[in-house]
Amino acid sequence: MSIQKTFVMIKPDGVKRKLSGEIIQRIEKKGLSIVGLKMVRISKNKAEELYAEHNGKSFFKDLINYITSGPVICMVIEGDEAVSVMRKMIGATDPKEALPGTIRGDYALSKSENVIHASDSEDKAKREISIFFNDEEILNLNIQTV
Ligand code: FUP
Repeated sequence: MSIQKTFVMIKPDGVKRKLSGEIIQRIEKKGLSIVGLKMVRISKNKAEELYAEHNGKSFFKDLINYITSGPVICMVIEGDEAVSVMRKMIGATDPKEALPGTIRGDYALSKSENVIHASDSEDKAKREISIFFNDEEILNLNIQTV
């Protein structure tokens, strides 16, 4: 077992299209755990930090405008190999290529508005979680309190 945490975000189009419940249900039914959750409108600064690797690319400005255009749901998801499992569940970046059964494959058609984000490595997960969550906002499943 390799228990990992990953950062998942339901993007503005997913929230607007009322897909949040459906997406959260898929994550829970898979057996992964939600250990952090918040609904926010991302600031331009945080958006640029999240997508720093794309700074300078042709789609960067549109990406930042879109991701800050409405509320998003940010989550920390924990479970065995959570990083790669979530990446498989969301499907390919371009929803036209994403397989049916994946979230993007089932709910999106546009590469720029593709419903959901999930970290693509453990290092990225740590970095992305820290952009949106403080340590005290992340549940420790090993500590039980009433
Ligand atoms: P992913 O990790 O699957 O979200 O994909 P990337 O990190 O490559 O891209 C991040 C976001 O940039 C995508 F979700 C959508 C946007 N994007 C575009 O709008 N056009 C592109 O050609 C590539 C990515």
